[in-house]
Amino acid sequence: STTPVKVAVTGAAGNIGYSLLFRIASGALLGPDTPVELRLLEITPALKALEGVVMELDDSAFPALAGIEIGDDPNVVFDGVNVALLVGARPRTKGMERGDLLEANGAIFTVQGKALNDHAADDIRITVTGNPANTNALIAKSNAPDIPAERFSALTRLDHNRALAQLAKKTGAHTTDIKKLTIWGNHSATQYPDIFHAEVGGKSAIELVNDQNWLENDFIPTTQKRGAAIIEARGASSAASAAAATIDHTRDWLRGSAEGDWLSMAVVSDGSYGVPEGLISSFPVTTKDGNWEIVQGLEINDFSRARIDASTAELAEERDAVQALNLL
Ligand code: NAX
Repeated sequence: STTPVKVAVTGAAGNIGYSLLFRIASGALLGPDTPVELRLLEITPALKALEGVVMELDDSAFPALAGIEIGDDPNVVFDGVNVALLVGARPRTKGMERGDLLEANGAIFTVQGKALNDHAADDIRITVTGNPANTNALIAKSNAPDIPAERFSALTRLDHNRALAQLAKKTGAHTTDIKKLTIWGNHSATQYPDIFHAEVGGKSAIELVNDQNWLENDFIPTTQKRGAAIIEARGASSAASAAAATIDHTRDWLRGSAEGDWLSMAVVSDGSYGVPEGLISSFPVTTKDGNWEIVQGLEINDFSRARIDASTAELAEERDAVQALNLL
């Protein structure tokens, strides 16, 4: 039989973890016939709760689940891992300044970046979901000099899926009818969901919608603020949809994007579309065999230009802040 693929998940006892682990174990990430070994990282006080989650994974009797290891030391948990889903992060608590948040997460992502550098398998692919996702990915990448930069990514697929849902509702289509939608920039309220290149059932989305007011005052802010709206409604942040997006992102990276479409992924910029080189920013990308490429040659109008620039300026500020904290 085949050697199991080792998939690390951090923050495994958290809310996203509770949805994510069961989907990975059921084959949603690698396919139902690929054996998977879960490597679950938590902080020491959460290990007991994680043991309970492991009991439930055992009790689900997933056919493709080949093994589970848990621990609080990334140097052990990341040993030989092929895929790392970095979900665990330090949330902003009351009275915490932005600098404190970056510093607390810096402490996590420097250590995890080094541990991946020293212990992960040669084919490692890394997805950062924990916020601030783009900058956490930048910190991890900077602390893993032996891992090629293009193996690091941050999640904007949830934003992409949220934008698909909004556009589908507006046009009376299904999300699967929509192609070539893009999230640009940071996974934050400055992100820019771009439908100027999108198609709905093969037709230009922007022409079908034909409603500038909806675009500017409904679609864009609704997508940008969807996370807050879910917290307001549920009393807890999005978890199942974030887990689903983490799977979509990583699965499509490994298995390839569909012909005639692209994905939104935050990846290291090569300067394309005026995004400063080295920032981890969301782009339209195509993927094949575990590699990604930024879609080239798209025309960017003034409306889009201003919004892409605003979001990448925020990313540059975050980079400067963590650089000043010596985290890069
Ligand atoms: P929870 O607070 O429920 O779970 C986080 C878990 O991470 C906790 O169990 C905690 O013990 C663990 N953890 C903390 N530090 C750790 C470390 N150093 N090593 C290992 N584990 C550690 O949060 P949850 O709702 O699961 O969200 C996790 C992260 O995803 C948060 O940062 C959240 O902001 C972020 N999100 C990102 C999204 C995205 O689209 N990129 C959307 C959803 C979500 O808001």
